[in-house]
Amino acid sequence: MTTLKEKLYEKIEAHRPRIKRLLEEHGDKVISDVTVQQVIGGMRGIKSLVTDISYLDPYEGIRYRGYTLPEVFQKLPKPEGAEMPYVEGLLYLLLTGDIPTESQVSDVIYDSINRRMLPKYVYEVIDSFPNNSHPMVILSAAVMSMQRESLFNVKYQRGIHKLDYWDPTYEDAINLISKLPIISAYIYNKLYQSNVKCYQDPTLDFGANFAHMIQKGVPYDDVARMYFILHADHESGNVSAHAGHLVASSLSDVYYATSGMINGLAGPLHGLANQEVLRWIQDLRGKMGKKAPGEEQMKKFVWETLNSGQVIPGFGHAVLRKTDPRYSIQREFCLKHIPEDELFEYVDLLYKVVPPILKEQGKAKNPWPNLDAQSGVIQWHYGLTQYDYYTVLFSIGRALGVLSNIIWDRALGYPIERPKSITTDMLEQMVGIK
Ligand code: HAX
Repeated sequence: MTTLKEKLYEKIEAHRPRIKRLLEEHGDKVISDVTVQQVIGGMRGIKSLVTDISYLDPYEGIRYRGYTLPEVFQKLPKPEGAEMPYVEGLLYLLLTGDIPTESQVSDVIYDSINRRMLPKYVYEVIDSFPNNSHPMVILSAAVMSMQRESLFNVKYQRGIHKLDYWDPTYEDAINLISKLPIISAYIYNKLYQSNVKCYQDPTLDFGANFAHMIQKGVPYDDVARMYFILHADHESGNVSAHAGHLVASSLSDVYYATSGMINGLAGPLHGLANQEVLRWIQDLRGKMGKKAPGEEQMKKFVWETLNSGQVIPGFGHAVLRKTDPRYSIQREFCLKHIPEDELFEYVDLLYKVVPPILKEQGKAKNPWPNLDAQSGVIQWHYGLTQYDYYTVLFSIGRALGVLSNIIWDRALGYPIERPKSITTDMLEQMVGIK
């Protein structure tokens, strides 16, 4: 049987001529114009990145390697008795574009288990943080501290050929992906479970082992698998994916790049929105004296937030123009497993109330919920009530997509990223104001 790495190499060899041909025969063809609004407006919508790992259609939502999320959940192999697929199967799909067989997934799991061990100094780095540090800071620092483990750096110092960059990058990436749940569980136990010691279980897959390490076990293992798969990738232009790609484009190794990805994810307009949704709902809950709000009270609370110049967390999106399918999948999960949950009832009421209000306010281009509106409620229900931690979970998932992209960036020889900036004077001259 070919291993994941061998299969990936076949795919890389088959893909390289496509990029070469595009560049040699069509390199100067124009595919997109750029407006003043886009230049001032965060480069929104400018087609300037290539990835084959996922594609985000504004009305359909994300596809991983051409598969919609319901297809991904249906087609990937699952552990016996589980509702959600193996995360390792998703990694195989993201890297190769193929749905793996059970035995191909077992092979990835076996390889990954052997890479889970953390160097002792990483535990010491985590332990050295005060307990009121944000878990994203600790995660970022712990990942950074492992930079000395990079095989890519060693090979680069020795003079590796460009065509082979992807190989040590793959080794670094799989090492880091395998270690991230271990690091993250250790951070959780340090901050919220008084340093409870919990060791990894080499008989468990990625999701189940994480659940075991934070002492949640079954059925949280399925929640973890679902969560990591849903958060894995959202094409290349979002802040976390782009930050990872950008840092890696200078041939910084995956530890630097993943720390960059984590730092980008930690902003409230991006990954931290999952924490903000819970904080915002808890605020409302406090004001309501824990009574469920009626529709009119909920509307009032939403307007109060908007009128005080804040955003409604969990709603809106830079690309999507409909309800995020990642939201819908989690909503279906809630309807099936936790329909009576009090916070789910809040979230469902928000789904009814917020979009018409955002439309009436007339600012947000997309009034519909994104994945962050729903994800924290599920975590809360299964006992992860420390919402500061939710973006760490997001980071574990997002690393799968970002690191898959970085391996492919290296394989296809994508260059250092360097867009051009201009001055306001120049912009005014270009449009004829000056
Ligand atoms: N609540 C209130 N106002 C909102 C809004 C919301 N949920 N979404 C957008 N707007 C506002 C913007 O702040 C902007 O206002 P100004 O003109 O005053 O600057 C205006 O509507 C136009 O914004 P947009 O073009 O529709 O949205 P952007 O592409 O600029 O931003 C964001 C996209 C996701 C950042 C935005 O919708 C937002 O702030 N949402 C709330 C935070 C959130 O849920 N973030 C997570 C998004 C998903 C994700 O990345 N997860 O990791």
